[in-house]
Amino acid sequence: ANSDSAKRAAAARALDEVRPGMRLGLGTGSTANIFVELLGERVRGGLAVRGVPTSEATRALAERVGIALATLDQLPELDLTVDGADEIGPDLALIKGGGGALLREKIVAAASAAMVVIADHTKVVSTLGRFPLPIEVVPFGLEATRRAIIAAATALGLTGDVRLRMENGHVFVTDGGHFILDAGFGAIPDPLALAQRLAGIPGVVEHGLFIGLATKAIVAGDGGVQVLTR
Ligand code: DER
Repeated sequence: ANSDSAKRAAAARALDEVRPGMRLGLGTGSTANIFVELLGERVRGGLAVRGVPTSEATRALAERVGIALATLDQLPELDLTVDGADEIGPDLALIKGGGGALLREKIVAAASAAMVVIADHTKVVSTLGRFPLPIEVVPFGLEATRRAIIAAATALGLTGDVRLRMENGHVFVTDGGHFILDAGFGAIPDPLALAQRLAGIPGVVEHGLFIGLATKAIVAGDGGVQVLTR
């Protein structure tokens, strides 16, 4: 309940970033959901914005709360994306993908002039990697891709289990029809180096390291709301 009120405080503060007429990327996850619900209240109060959802789950929620939606093809340039994160590290580098929506989240964030991350303060870390890094992969060649990921990490001195994400006894499948490998490498001192190596592996669709995308993080805890910038 405590982390819930922190998520709510961060989401509420992010509403201050929203201006009438904005084209908004709508994130995925429990914190982003609170933002979408609060935004829906504003919309019902007369605020005109258009939203591009980062997942089918967020699309359903946003529709339900009355936010006008568009596809990224209809609105290929967005003003602002508001999304959660699994970890927030130095320079606002992020780990995302715990919710399984990292591919669309990254495409939408990259198409946005600004990205505001909302989170409770426990997500802020001095080094990324306590949270296993989600990596979205094509089902074809899964084991070869998994080994290539391990080799890429090993070259950087990183080791750990790389596990296929399951859900209710079945392989977890993303909105894009891909699988997720969760890489428990531990501390990632050089996220950019890992990101570049992962991006060079053919079966990797996208990874959960978001570098240079977040422009601001709104982090809430017992001490109130804190705004982090790069
Ligand atoms: O990036 C993600 O996939 C995470 O799910 C992120 O959105 C945080 O989710 P949470 O707000 O439920 O912790």
